[in-house]
Amino acid sequence: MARNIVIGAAQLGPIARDEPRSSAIARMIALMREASGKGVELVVFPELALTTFFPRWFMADQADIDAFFETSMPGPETAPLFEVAKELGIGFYLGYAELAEEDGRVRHFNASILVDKEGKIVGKYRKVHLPGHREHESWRPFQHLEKRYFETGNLGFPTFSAFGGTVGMCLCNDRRWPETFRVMGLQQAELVMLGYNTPVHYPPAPEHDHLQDFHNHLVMQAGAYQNGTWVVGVAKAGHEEGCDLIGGTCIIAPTGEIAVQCQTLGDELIVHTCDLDRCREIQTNIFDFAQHREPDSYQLITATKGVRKPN
Ligand code: ING
Repeated sequence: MARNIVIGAAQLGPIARDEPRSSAIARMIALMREASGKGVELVVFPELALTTFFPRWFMADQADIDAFFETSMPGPETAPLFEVAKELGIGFYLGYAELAEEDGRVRHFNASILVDKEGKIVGKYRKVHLPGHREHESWRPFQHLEKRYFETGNLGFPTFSAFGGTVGMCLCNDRRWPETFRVMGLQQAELVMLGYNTPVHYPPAPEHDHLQDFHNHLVMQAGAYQNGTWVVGVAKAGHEEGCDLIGGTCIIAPTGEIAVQCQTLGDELIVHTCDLDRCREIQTNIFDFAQHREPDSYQLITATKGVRKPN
């Protein structure tokens, strides 16, 4: 008996710095309507999908930075996406910059939400692994100031019962850390959704630039296989404000196989019928955690942040 969900990965091409949110939303609605015509039930959009990837610039004025954040979700400019989704009976994952008032102070997170087919927010995630740096570094051809503009996510890696299964979310750099997938795997995730903005050029190690697409699929395929979960990774791709971002949007089976992937660096929808019951092939076998894991041998993983001297 298959527990199928038809998933659409909606890759976005570049979003210009001065492109209004209404334009990005219109592009996402077009992809959602295309998805509806293909029987899609759940659409996954990229990280920070409403604006250009603004951490590539140093901005001194907090008002300039905050202009890229959402103070309410949905808000006036994002409401149309929720309305069309509800009209079409399609759920979606959306990555965006969240400006929140919590504990009496303003907080800034690189966030994602999960919205069900009725247009209700049923899950939220805040990016834990913030890559890049905190101060302006003039040697770089472009900045990567996520550590300056965002706080570390404070929600952990939750999973949610939705769309007939157990689903989780993460964002971009999170996918490079095996802990991300394992924490959700230990909550029996059957589907992990994530968006990313990944430059081809990585200034600290340009000798790895040609490996960006390989590393992108490597980490997501590993995460899928080692936890027996479907993984949907969705790019903001293409030449965006002078910076080349990789594509490689894909839907990966619990076996680690790439089921379908985008062929372009623009707005592009790919669709796959994902049988959530296929997770059992892995989760009750090679990666049956209760049978095979030995956590007493893994203490170091949470005991220390950085490396320790070998004994
Ligand atoms: N972007 C990149 C990512 O982790 C990066 C940062 C690029 C890290 C290339 C290492 C190599 O995919 C975001 N937004 O995290």
